[in-house]
Order: sequence, then structure tokens, then C-alpha cells
Amino acid sequence: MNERYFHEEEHFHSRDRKQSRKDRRHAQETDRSKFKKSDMKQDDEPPPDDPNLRRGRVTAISGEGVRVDLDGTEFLCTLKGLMKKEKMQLKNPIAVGDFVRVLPTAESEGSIAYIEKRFSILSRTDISGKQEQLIAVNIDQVLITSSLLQPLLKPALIDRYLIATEKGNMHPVILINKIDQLDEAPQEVKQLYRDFLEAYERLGYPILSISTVDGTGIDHLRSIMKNKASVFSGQSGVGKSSLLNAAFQFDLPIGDLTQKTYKGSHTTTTARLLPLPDGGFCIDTPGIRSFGVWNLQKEDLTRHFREFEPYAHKCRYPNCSHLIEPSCGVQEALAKEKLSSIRFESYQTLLDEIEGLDQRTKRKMEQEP
Ligand SMILES: Nc1nc2c(ncn2[C@@H]2O[C@H](COP(=O)(O)OP(=O)(O)OP(=O)(O)O)[C@@H](O)[C@H]2O)c(=O)[nH]1
Ligand SMILES: [Mg+2]
Ligand SMILES: [Zn+2]
Repeated sequence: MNERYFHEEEHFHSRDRKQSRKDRRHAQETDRSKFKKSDMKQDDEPPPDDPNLRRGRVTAISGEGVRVDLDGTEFLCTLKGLMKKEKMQLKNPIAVGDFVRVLPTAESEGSIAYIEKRFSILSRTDISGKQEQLIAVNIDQVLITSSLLQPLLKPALIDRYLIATEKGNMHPVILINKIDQLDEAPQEVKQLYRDFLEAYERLGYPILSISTVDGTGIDHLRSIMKNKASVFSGQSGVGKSSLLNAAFQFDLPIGDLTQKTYKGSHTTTTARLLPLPDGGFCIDTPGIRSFGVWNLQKEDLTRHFREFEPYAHKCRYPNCSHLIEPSCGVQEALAKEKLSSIRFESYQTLLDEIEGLDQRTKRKMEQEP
């Protein structure tokens, strides 16, 4: 995302905020009920009653501006006079998938006057760790894409996506691409794949093993995407764009893997909303290096690792972290292989992230005689 563009926008909004404060003061003086209303969030308010506004959907965002589809024509738009809300926490006030009202200003140009309330949000923590970065909004399902071997399947990353998907009000589908490489994969990768399937299928997550090389699962993928809005997310090089090309004959650029690490080369650079030929939409996104769940809380972990619950009841301490405490039901179940060690490792990393490693060291010291 172009930094300069957003700095300009911020400058614009600071002017706009002053005006809106003035308006609010005026409203307070004249009508009490109006004052209360203006305290509400922007997206809870109805759209402005202006017959010149046209409804459209954001398809891409770049340094040039926001691309909005208005009845099949792409308009390049600016943000105007809105997005005061949650400015402090949100890195980007508008995202691919947003439904907006646009005031056309020239042929194929316009300004966005209103953003509709979002029914779902896929977001992450931005690089500074302090702001929420929207990846895509108003989508039904997240196609959490990984590959078997190159890059290696990473259950811990999948768990992060699963948590973000649930928090953001979407359905997850796990895609394991490059399944054509299963036969040639080292024994430990085959074992990881089997253990992964066993643990995550038992939890009820839909998993699709797929390949753009031999065509495995492509028809199935097309059928689950039909008439839905889906977003492809995952590391660079797992084959998100390749899958879209294979399923819908798109012509998206595909990157090479780096020879040493078998990681991707960040070929897709901006998220883009594409209509599907048989109905529905999809969003191809740039591959991520790491994924921090925005506003990750302990309750999220309890909800996500719900298979721990029956065993957690047996822990001696009601606030047991299941990491180092004695008489821990979860640890016992883990030792008896009733719980998946893949899932437990994920849990451990995420809890450390919430509490900080210091907390774990502190707890350890408390436990030691
Ligand atoms: N063996 C195998 N290779 C694949 C498969 N699908 C994609 N690839 C290869 O994986 C590499 C990366 O594919 P991309 O589609 O560019 O990956 P991406 O996830 O879109 O990557 P970014 O855009 O960088 O996030 C390319 O070299 C593809 O040819 C597959 O099913 N099997
Ligand atoms: Mg790509
Ligand atoms: Zn415990």
C-alpha cells in the first residue's frame, strides 16, 4: 500500500474531523437527540440521501486510489469526507470487498462518500503491531491456502488463520495445494500430512487436498466457490494465483520459488476482487510472511482449542495454562495421545504471544520449589 497516499488522506481527514466537531456542537445546541445520533459510528448510520450517489464495490486499492466497480465499469476513486471512525486503530480505513456509495466526478472517476457496514472482516495485526490491517471484507469464506512441501505445511499458521476467520465472521476451508508432491515427499512430511488431516478433520474443518499440476480437487474447489465470496490467503508461493488460474482460466501472474528455501517470490502485490464466471467473487491476496491475529485474546484460544476443554476440567488449577502446571488434564491427555501434539504446539506459541514469554518464565519460577 502506498504510504504517501494514506498520509494525504490523513491530512484530509484531520480537516474533516474539525468540521464534523463543529457540526456536532451545532447539533447539540439545536437538538439533543441529533447529538446522540452523531456519536454513533459512521457505518451504523444510513447512507446519505443523495440521488447522485451510486452503489459499488471496492475491487482494488493502490497508490493511485481506490478502484470501485460501478455496474460493471471500474471507477478510480478518492476517499472523501468520511472514515473518521476508529482511525487510530485501523491502518487502512477501506478494504477490498467494501460496498460503497460513490459520487461520480468525471468519466470513470469519483469520490467515495460512504462505506456500508461490513458483515465480515479478515484482518491481521500490521507490521508495527499496533494497528488492525484489513485484508478483505464482506466475504463468506476464507480459503486458507498452504502447500504440502514447498513451502512446507505449517499448521501453526493455519491455526492463526482459523482464529481470524472465526473472529471475522467467516467460514474457513483449508486447502493443501501441491498434493502431486506427496509421493516424492520425505517420510516426515507424509507423517505430518497424515497427522494434520487426522487432527483437523476430527475437529470438523473442511480440508481439500488439491493440485494445479495433476488437477486433483480443482472441480471441487470450483463448486465450493460458486455463488460465494471467497478470499485466498496464505504464504507466498503456496499457489493461490495458480489455483485461481486452474479453476477459472484467469491469467494471473505466477511466481517462481526461490531455489534455496522453496518460498515464494511475492508475485501478487495487491489484493484484487474478481468476479467468477459462474457466479460469486474471489479475492487473490499477496502472500504473507507472518500472520498476527488482531486483538488475540485468551478467550479466542479457549474457543479455538475447544478439544482441550473436556481435559482442562481435570486440571488442578482452574486457571491452568496447561504449559507447566502439575496435575494438568491437558498434559495428561497429550501424553496419552488423546490430543494432537500439532495443535498443542500451536496453542503454546499463541499463548506465549498473548502473555509474552516472560509470563511463562514467571509461572515456571512460581512452580519450582
Ligand atoms: N508442484 C506444484 N507446484 C505448484 C502447484 N500450484 C502452484 N505451483 C507452483 O508454485 C509456485 C508459486 O505459485 P503462485 O501461484 O505464484 O503462488 P502464490 O501463492 O500466488 O504466491 P504469491 O502471489 O507470491 O503470494 C509456482 O512456481 C507454481 O508453478 C501445484 O499444484 N503443484
Ligand atoms: Mg499470487
Ligand atoms: Zn492444565
